[in-house]
Amino acid sequence: MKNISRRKFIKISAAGTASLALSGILLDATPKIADFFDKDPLIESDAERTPTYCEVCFWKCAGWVYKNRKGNIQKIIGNDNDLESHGRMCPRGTGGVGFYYDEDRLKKPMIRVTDAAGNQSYKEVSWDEALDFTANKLSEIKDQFGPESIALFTHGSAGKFWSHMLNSIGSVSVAAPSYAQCRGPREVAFLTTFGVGMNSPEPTDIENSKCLVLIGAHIGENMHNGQVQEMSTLLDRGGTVITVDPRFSTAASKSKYWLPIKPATDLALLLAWIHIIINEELYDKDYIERYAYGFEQLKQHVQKYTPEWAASETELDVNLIKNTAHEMAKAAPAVIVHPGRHVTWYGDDTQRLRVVAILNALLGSFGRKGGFYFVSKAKAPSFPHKAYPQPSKTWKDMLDGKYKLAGLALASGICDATVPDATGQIKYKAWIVNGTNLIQTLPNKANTLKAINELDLLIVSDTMPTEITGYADVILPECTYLERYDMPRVSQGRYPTIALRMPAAKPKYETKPGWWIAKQIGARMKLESCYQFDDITELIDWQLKKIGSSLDELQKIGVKVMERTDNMYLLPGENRTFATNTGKIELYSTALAAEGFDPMPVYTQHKQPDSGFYRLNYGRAPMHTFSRSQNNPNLNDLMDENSVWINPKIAKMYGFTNGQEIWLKNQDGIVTSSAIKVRITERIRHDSVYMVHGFGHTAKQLTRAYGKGASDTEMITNVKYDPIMGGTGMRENFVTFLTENPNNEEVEV
Ligand SMILES: Nc1nc2c(c(=O)[nH]1)N[C@H]1C(S)=C(S)[C@@H](COP(=O)(O)OP(=O)(O)OC[C@H]3O[C@@H](n4cnc5c(=O)[nH]c(N)nc54)[C@H](O)[C@@H]3O)O[C@H]1N2
Ligand SMILES: Nc1nc2c(c(=O)[nH]1)N[C@H]1C(S)=C(S)[C@@H](COP(=O)(O)OP(=O)(O)OC[C@H]3O[C@@H](n4cnc5c(=O)[nH]c(N)nc54)[C@H](O)[C@@H]3O)O[C@H]1N2
Ligand code: SF4
Ligand SMILES: [Mo]
Repeated sequence: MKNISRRKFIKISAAGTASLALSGILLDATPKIADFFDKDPLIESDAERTPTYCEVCFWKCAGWVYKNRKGNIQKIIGNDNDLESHGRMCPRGTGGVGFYYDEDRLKKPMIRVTDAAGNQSYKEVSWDEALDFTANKLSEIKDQFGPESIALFTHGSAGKFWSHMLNSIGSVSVAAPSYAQCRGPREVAFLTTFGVGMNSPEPTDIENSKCLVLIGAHIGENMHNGQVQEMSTLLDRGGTVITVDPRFSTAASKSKYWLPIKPATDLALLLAWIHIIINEELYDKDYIERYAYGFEQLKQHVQKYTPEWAASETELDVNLIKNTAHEMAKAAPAVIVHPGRHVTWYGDDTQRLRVVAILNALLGSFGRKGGFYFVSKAKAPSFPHKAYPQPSKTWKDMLDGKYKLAGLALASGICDATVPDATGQIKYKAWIVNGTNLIQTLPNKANTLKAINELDLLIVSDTMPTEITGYADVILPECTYLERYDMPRVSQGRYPTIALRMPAAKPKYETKPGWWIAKQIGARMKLESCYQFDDITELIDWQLKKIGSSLDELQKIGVKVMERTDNMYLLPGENRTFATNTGKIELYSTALAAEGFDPMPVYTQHKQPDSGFYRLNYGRAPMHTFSRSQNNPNLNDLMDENSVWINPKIAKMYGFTNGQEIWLKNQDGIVTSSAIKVRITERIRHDSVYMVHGFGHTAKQLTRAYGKGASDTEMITNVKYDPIMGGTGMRENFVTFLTENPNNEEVEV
């Protein structure tokens, strides 16, 4: 097959206010409506509303979509029966309507063409042509290099259909960035300690907790709806929040204790907390005796991690370290040392999260009211299909024996295996990318582009012309979540719940639902399992009937909460076996020891910034999600660019003023493509700067988002891989400031 050499980026030109005020942002606050938006009054009748669950982030709140008299989508409000949203959407969910109305959306399928002079552009084509092209190319690659050379990157609801299609071909390389770039280390840490992962939504019983400890988890800016609401309840009840964050986050501002930790030293604090809790005998003795393995080894292990030592490592006051340990112990077992979510920071992340898990075990909070509850989930069958072909190689085989404890495919691992290795071998030839903007999502953009250039085929299915679409050989435009069915949301939680998403309107332009696109490709490739249903409604109804509901029922009620038969918490004196090697909660991890890793977490120092450089810290803003929402007219109205937070002492040194535009340059000499405005604030330490992720778009077709603010991803070129599971630590990057535009050439992507 002919390799498309130097795949160039192409500019696609083808031819009811609720009461929750935790972050000063109201849930359900309807964003300002953009001018084009239809202002006709709402139909008041509930009969006209259709159920959905939100796709703006992966909390997946269930809501109702209302239309106006003209039949146009008008607003989305939460479904009162939903345990994820409790009837309220967050600002992003409310603003989701803007994804439907965004006139910059992808509108038609497109194929990359190269003219005689070698110029590349996109040609608009019919769906038939796009699907034939895709299926033919995939078949050629499958025949020539084997099915295992095809990988899927997905972060979105249609991923289920794409992975079904890929599994039917005979490849299991299905990766989501929500693992190796997000929560993977936490899953491995909890699995090796308690025998279960956290998954989503996390089973943190915040609502009933007396003390919540947030370590670099910025709930309130991280707008995961149910969690934010539960934290608000905890605060209303007078519960204690302890926030460990080098930045004075919104959560820190609501906390009884704020620990402005020196970045990258959290392990020291956590180990010292364990030291105090063990040495002062504040741990739950009965719980540890009954359920835990390795207490004596742990006790020995932490003796050197004294609070005084931790105080000097972390630059925290020793009494603050002690008092917070006592506060946790006082609240135990109704205490949560929160596992966080985006935890790929410094490369020793699994071990950091192991200490979090161990601390929860010592406090007896796992399986206890106000700590972590045991989840319940409906057992929905997946699609009816014949057994998938046995792959000759899996994504694990592609990792050359590295990252043995990775539980899911690594998006970064597949990307790395697409770049030629020392012998010149390339393991992946084709990528299917559904709903993930890999250019902004994977660290080390140059490496991502290198991999993309090696591909024989890049298929992108997206709703927007984001950066990744400009590298595609074929673009398959998906309709938005408001215009399609997807498989029902089957969530874990205190009770099993199911929620339906159905179209509120016909797909605009020539966009199609993901299930249809994947099925069409499968059918063209003659994959038998893709013929098992004609329409997705058959599949949904079949699945729902197996778990005690039906399509008809869910179309009326949107969400169904079911009964559970098992216990949410441990019973007093209950004997319980945990799914670890020893059947116990492993303070000493036999699984890690067996693979040659430290069975108990060890502190190592991380690099601190050189003089004139500042650690790049990044996070969320309440009104945006990753890089997917900046062009959404409603959300863009609320926040149209990010800024770089700089401590006043540092700003003074450089003579910066608020709002001044600067460029950032990192330790490897990489400069941001666009300028970012300075925000001078005491809320950030003097050794770091902070910016919101997702801005600095370089794709011009995003007319509202292009060139607004800067991209943190561009600055993340140093990646600290977690040796245990391959997570990509992204917080060991340092930046300095440029006051004049260094980009004299127009930068493409
Ligand atoms: N630098 C940096 N990198 C990060 C992070 C960070 O904070 N900083 N965060 C990490 C974390 S925690 C995560 S979970 C990941 C998230 O990573 P991603 O999920 O890749 O995040 P997005 O940048 O939002 O990319 C989503 C893409 O899906 C498209 N899309 C949106 N809706 C739909 C749809 O309905 N259908 C289809 N087909 N496409 C759709 C959007 O247009 C966009 O191109 O990023 C990780 N990477
Ligand atoms: N509004 C909104 N909400 C979201 C999302 C979104 O895109 N938008 N994405 C969702 C997803 S997928 C995820 S994974 C979560 C991510 O949200 P979280 O897991 O809560 O947070 P992170 O983005 O990892 O961390 C950001 C915080 O860590 C702090 N921090 C930085 N370095 C250090 C350090 O060395 N030590 C400590 N203790 N703290 C440090 C930062 O100052 C910041 O406050 O948010 C979810 N919620
Ligand atoms: S938290 Fe907000 S953006 Fe995420 S699913 Fe819920 S309403 Fe949507
Ligand atoms: Mo995430």
